[in-house]
Amino acid sequence: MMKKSTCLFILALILNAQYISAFSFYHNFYNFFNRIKPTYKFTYFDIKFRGEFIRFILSYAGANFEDNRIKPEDWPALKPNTPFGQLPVLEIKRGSQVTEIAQSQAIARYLAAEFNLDGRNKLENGLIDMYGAQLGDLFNAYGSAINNNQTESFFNQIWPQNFQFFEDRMAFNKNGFLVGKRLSWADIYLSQMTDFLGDRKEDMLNRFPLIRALDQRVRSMPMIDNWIQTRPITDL
Ligand SMILES: N[C@@H](CCC(=O)N[C@@H](CS)C(=O)NCC(=O)O)C(=O)O
Repeated sequence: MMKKSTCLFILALILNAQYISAFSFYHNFYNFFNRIKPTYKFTYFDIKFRGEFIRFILSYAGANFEDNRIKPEDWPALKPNTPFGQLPVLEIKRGSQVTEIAQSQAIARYLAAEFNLDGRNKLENGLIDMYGAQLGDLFNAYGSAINNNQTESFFNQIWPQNFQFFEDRMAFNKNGFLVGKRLSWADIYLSQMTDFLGDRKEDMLNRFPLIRALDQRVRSMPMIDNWIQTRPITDL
């Protein structure tokens, strides 16, 4: 007869083996699921405005994304089906799981984490978010300048004031990036913003050489360059 303690020991071994195999089954399944490459559908209007820096990020990442451009007449039907009744929205499809993210900067942060365009630590992410928020404010000011017919004073005052902030911060970081030692989504955001300068771009960037260098660096990256060469031409 086996001793009671030996029986218990064998039982524990069996249960442990089953626990390990259940655990490894779960892990294999989890890893398989995560290896499925997601597909992206990026929905915005047929303009650059708040969507173009996301298109830059998706292009930089080499993500095969659907560039879904909504016509004004189709917007009323789509609006109630978006998370907050506004665009842009990024749809991420992984297997049968579909997730929609709204808010341009939330989309940028998600993609940045996926494609190494985020910070290396919490402090760097805090700084990157800070620049993102400031560029978001500049966007809002641009939007109200357009609505109030005040683009001239916007480009003469508010824009250069903001670019001076960014130029100074780049001088402080000393290496051609806004934060840390590598490219972040805030660098891409800042570079893409210069699209809105149109004919003013050359003059404006002559005043901000560090931003000009960053802009050239971003736009000469092959995937972004390819996007710029092939993207639809739009007014805004
Ligand atoms: N904070 C939001 C703002 C989004 C926003 O204002 N979207 C505008 C276009 S730029 C929109 O969807 N307008 C149509 C509407 O509100 O019905 C973001 O950054 O994504």
